Formats: sequence, C-alpha cells, structure tokens
Amino acid sequence: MSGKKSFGGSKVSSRLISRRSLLAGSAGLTVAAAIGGGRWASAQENDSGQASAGTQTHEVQMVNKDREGRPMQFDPAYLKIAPGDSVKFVATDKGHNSEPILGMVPEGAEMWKGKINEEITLTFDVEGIYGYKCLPHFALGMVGIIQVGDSTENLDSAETAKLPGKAKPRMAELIAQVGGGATAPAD
Ligand SMILES: [Cu+2]
Repeated sequence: MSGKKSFGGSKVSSRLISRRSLLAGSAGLTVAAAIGGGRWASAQENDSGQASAGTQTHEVQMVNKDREGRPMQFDPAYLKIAPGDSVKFVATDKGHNSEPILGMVPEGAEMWKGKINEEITLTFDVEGIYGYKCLPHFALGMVGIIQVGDSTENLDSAETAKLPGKAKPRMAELIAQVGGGATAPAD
C-alpha cells in the first residue's frame, strides 16, 4: 500500500528528478529531498488552513448603551463560540468590567476577574454556559452569557442563580437565546 503511494508521489516529482539530475550527479539523494520537501509544504498548508478555520477571537463591547438602546450592557450580551475560541472584552465605554457570576459557570472552568476599564482576552476550553457580569452595573442588568460549544449541561444550575434587580429579567432574555435550551415564550 505505502509502496504504491510512493509511486504516485514520484510521478509528480519525476520532472524535478530529471531537471536536478542535470545539475547534480547524486540524483538519488536529491530526489528524496525533493519529495520530503513537498510533503512538508503540504502539511504546513493543512496546518494553517485548520488554524484559520478553527479558533477565533470574538469581541464583546462594554458599553453605556447597546445597539438596541439598553443602558449599561455587554454587546453582544449572548454569544456562542466554539471550544478553544477566545473572547476579548473591549472597553468601548469607561467604568465597566467583566467577571463570572458565581454558580453560572461550568464545573472545572477557569474563573476571571477583569479590572474596571480592563480589556481582557479569555480562551474558553470547557464547554457550557458562562454567565458573567459587570460588577458596578450588575443590578442595572449588565450581564451576559457566553455559550461554549453545544453543551447545556450546567444550564439548569445557571438558571437558579440569584440575580439582583434588572439582572434577573435580562438574564432570562439571554438564557432564552441559549441554543439547545428550552426557550420560554415571551410574556
Ligand atoms: Cu458596567
């Protein structure tokens, strides 16, 4: 099997062989180097192709008013990403931060705590639902959800987290957007 594969490969490089054998006497060694080089090149193409189609960095803006006119928001407040993707919290407006809501992150996930005005980039490897907040504007409804992958395993426990003031109805809106979760009809 592998012998036949090599023949296929050498067909392509046979032109290289003859050209090189004109230049250099040691044709055998040159051939091996040429084939090896070709394989490395194609392997590199595959690697870079996977990288560009794979992990992405998404942006969440921290704003005083979102695109729909809500005051003190993350935008987008609901974001679905693939495991291994990153999220950058952008300090578009001043006075905001990003940190998880206790009880609203998957088991085994790393926690984070952004400082006020701090732009942080986080990589999410553990699948599940991540509820997070801006600490100064938590009760004003400045909360968000990042869904990593398709797992909704911790959705039920996330739904039972106690949230202050406007965070509660806002989070309910976002939970309704979670893919794979039960979407409650609007009142
Ligand atoms: Cu805020």
